Amino acid sequence: MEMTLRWYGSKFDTVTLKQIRQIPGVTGVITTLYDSAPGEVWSRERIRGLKEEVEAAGLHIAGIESVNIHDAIKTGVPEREQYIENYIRTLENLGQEDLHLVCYNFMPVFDWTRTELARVRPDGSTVLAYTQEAVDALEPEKMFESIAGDMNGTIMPGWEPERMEHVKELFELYKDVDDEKLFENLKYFLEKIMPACDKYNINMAIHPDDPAWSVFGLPRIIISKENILRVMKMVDNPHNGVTFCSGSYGTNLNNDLPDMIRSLKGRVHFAHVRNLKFHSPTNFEESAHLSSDGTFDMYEIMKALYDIGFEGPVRPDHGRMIWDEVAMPGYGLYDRALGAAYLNGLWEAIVKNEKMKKR
Ligand code: DNO
Repeated sequence: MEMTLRWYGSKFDTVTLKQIRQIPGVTGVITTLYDSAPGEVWSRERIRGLKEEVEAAGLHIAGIESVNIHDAIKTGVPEREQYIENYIRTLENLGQEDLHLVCYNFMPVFDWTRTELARVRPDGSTVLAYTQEAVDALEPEKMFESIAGDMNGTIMPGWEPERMEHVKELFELYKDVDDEKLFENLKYFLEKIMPACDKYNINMAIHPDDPAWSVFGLPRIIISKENILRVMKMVDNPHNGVTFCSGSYGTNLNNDLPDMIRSLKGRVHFAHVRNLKFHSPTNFEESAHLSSDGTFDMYEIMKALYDIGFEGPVRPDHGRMIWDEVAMPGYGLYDRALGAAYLNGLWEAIVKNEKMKKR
């Protein structure tokens, strides 16, 4: 296991590489070319530039999150051929630059969805939160009209202004895409890219849908043990793997997280580890990483990763906003650094305990 932090690049992030390097035990970053659009080919020069910037700070790129998938691929329209071709070229260029982990998602239209960006907790920290009631209260027509996703002060992360302008057309594009079609399109895409992944040893790691159920009537498939195992089997190649995100699968309380991790042995290439606190099954907030602050047993999650021989990068995921930090919701420095230290502590204890048992 390698502890990492997500970094949004010098242009967008309030957190610097120097600060990341000073978090004990963090040796790598997870990043991407933030100004590239889905479907674009990433040149070797740009990839190298990013690598050199990270390496100059004494860190390395442990994985790319994300190389986003163009909607033509997700919806399976004829233009997908060109976009898959471009994706393959990006993978080849990444491989040639010695980068071997790619996180991506297959969520239609929106990435992760939260309905509050700064819910105040009793200790004065603020956190991202979700209630199904708030989503259900949105009328789709009004949603299309609302500017840049700003609905009564609630901005949905992943609803970038540029995307909101096209949201109506995007919904149109998905109107005949149901769960089965989405599985089919994902299979088609994975089968096409696997030869490049085999050649360059690239681990593809699909991120779960968050929340792990359908929102706004759009299909969502990466939501449960059954579905993710189906994806693993339908393209049975170790390079077809997963980003195990506890906070995303965990939105559905029926998902038994340690059990899911164990069932994915050999296929977990990347882990996002964070905790949620539930007020009801459809009202939750992102708590501190500590088990006692939320609903999940973080020790059991780390232990399951240890038990399957997980060797990839872990990143603490969204953090609370604490100590008056001003940063991108979920992606400040302080609480993620606390998360990294805590997860590293759990891991050290697990490793030592297991060694002792063998004596
Ligand atoms: C949220 C993230 C997601 C994730 C993408 C992967 O904080 O975990 O936005 O990066 O879904 O493609």
